[in-house]
Amino acid sequence: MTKGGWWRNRIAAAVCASLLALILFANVQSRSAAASGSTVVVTMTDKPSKFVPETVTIKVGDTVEWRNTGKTIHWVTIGPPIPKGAQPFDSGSMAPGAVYRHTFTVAGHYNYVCVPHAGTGMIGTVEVAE
Ligand SMILES: [Cu+2]
Repeated sequence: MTKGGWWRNRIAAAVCASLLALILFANVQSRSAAASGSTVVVTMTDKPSKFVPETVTIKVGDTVEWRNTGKTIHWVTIGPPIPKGAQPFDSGSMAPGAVYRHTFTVAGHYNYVCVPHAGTGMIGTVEVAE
């Protein structure tokens, strides 16, 4: 093999490696795009203090976004029983206009309440399917 031929092979190998890296990168990108789920919105209202809708059904990897559309404080906190292996979540006190999101990574039935209005029935449910 000539010296020029050796270089051509090196360049060809580098081009192949670059193409392979590009293909792998594109593959990872498309997979991570597929893994990111959709978002479902639940509004938090006054008079009556409610989560709307009270029950949402989503899939593992989806996100629930709670929006305080009222003029008072609302709150989102998980209540028992917590599905096995699930991460507890708690928004803390949410001022009017505040938004809180939680992504569900474990299937199951989740109960949650608004801390100041649980007594008057401000409770909600998230059903997370596999
Ligand atoms: Cu509330």
